[in-house]
Amino acid sequence: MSDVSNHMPTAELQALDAAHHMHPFSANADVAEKGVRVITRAKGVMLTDSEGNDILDGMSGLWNVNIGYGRNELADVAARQMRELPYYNTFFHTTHVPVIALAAKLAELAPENMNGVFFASGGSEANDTNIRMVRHYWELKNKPSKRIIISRKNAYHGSSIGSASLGGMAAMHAQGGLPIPDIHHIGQPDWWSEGGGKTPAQFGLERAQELEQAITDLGEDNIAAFIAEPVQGAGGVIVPPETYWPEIQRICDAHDILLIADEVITGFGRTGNWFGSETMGITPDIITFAKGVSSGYQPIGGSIVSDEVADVLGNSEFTHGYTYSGHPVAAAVALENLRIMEEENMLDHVRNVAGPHLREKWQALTDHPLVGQASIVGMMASIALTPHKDSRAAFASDPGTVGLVCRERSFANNLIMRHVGDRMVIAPPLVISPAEIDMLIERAWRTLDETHAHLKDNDMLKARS
Ligand code: PXG
Repeated sequence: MSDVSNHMPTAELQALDAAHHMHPFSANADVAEKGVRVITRAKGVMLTDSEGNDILDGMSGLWNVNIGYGRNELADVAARQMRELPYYNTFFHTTHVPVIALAAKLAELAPENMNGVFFASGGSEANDTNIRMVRHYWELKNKPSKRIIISRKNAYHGSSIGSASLGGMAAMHAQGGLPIPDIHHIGQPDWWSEGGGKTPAQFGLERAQELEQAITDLGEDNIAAFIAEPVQGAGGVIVPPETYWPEIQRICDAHDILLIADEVITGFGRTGNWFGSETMGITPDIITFAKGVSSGYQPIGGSIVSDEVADVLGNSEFTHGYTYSGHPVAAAVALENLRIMEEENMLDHVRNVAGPHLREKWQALTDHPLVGQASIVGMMASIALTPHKDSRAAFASDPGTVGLVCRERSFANNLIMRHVGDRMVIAPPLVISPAEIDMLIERAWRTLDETHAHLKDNDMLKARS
């Protein structure tokens, strides 16, 4: 089909899509019935669809287009690299310049004592690498019984068999017999939904101590690692109480458990630092990265590992790797992306310009009758919708029903805002300007007003008893 272009009528594109394209995380019959939105181009923080609508992308694609759309420098670097060396592998004692340069750059940006990088094409692959890597690490340390990886309910670590097993998404485990053996899940630090009558500080501590309880129950000699997102992204931008991470760090240190920080979303400026680990004050042994490293212009991810882990692994063959580990075009594009982020002081923009502006306006959304909690770290934020703020009640309808109404109103208002259950989430490109933030907030208010009116008209403002 060489004639599939932006110039075909939308209905024809939709029909072809429905006939042949199987969408991720979707029921295809449902997608076909409602008709897909066809995105044709993008610039800065704005998308354009095949009908000519301009849509503010409050999600940076899928949390990844940190630098914004339309940066020609990245296209130029990709074209140059394709002409010079479009592909070569990094197996069998070979390498190439882009992968060397990117590995060195990541080591420079990563926390101290993290200087080894293993490449993959995305976050799921990288977390599969991590499962094999931490188990192999303990084998090499003559502790082969240390195999269990502890993770958290409602975590997202990817969609492959291994990474979906690490994740704590019940709906994903329900299909195909997941999780794989030797993965154990503890509770998430979501005070709004699960904190009951406790203070956030008490609850944060309690949820962290579930890790210590699990170590006691399962035996320290059987546990390889704990994996967590510094701030849960796909789970609904759940910002843990301040007591949570220090206690987790203490427990990992006290029990000889490796700490894997999954920074696929929180990396590369999203929280105002290069890594969310810095923002949360933790020192991981392994960092999973993907998404923002290339701002999504090319698929690339991987694991940044501590010197201790790299040294142990370095003494024997790790029988693992992907055809596209360290792909030269992806590596060159990632390197250019990081260069631009540094040159244009994007972290400073998040910390001192866009971040504080968004924080102020986002937190003011709690003045809206539907909004209970507003959470924000850097450029990732969420609001919890509720029929009754004081009791933090859930809606009587099935979880996600109200969130979906709100998301559909948001799309109709030309704002991409996601729902996770009945939480609404945003993660705009880091380059968003204060004026664009004002536009985002104005559309979000309108969306909330329309959602409120819809719930009222349909008698849906009731709390679950
Ligand atoms: N870890 C984390 C923390 C992620 O957010 C992955 C791993 C997997 O990365 P790949 O590149 O294999 O997709 C992710 C991905 C959503 C959504 O709807 C989130 C992700 C992917 C797709 C959809 O929020 N996160």
